[in-house]
Amino acid sequence: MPVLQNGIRHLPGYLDRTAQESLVAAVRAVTAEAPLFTPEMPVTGKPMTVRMTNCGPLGWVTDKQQGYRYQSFHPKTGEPWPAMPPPLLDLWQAIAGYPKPPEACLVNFYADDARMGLHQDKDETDFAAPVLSISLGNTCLFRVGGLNRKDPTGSFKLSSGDIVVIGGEGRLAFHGVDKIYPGTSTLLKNGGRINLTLRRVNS
Ligand SMILES: O=C(O)CCC(=O)C(=O)O
Ligand SMILES: [Mn+2]
Repeated sequence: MPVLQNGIRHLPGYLDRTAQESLVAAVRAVTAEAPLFTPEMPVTGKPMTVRMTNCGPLGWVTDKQQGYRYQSFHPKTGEPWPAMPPPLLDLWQAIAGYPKPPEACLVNFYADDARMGLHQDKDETDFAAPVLSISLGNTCLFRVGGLNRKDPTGSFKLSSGDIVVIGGEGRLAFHGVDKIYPGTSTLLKNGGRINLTLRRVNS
């Protein structure tokens, strides 16, 4: 497996087309129960360009009033998040190298004009577990830096079926999504990109 700066691993083409299609079906079942919502930046309330939802016991949410956090229920419906689909638990077991199961799967939906600014995933209490990131649909340009915001960054493309493991020394590396390349995948019939991140929140 290629090792990128700070121990971040990129596994290109890990999921074949059939596996990608079954994950999309699983995500559709999740969004039917837990609709995509537009997250807001803490304090300013500025909407993010991605829409998101979650499955698993916990979900990552953010809004103007309470900021970044994990909680056990959907912020709009008040219902518990849907269960994590078994294929995601299997992927975690195969790749994460961490004994306990993931507690949250954040589902990000990027329309072709959405992006995600450089940030760290640091709302978990357990940084020993990696964040496992799955790409479905259109290709994106993914940017990775170091442990400080001002460290130099590099970028590479993530295609449908790719997995990135944000772990080890790179667990707290800054990362983000610069852009989506429209028309680069036939997986999602209306275009865009889905990113799933599996996260262990508590030790
Ligand atoms: O969409 C991606 O590839 C990354 C998403 C991400 O960094 C996050 O949800 O924290
Ligand atoms: Mn992240």
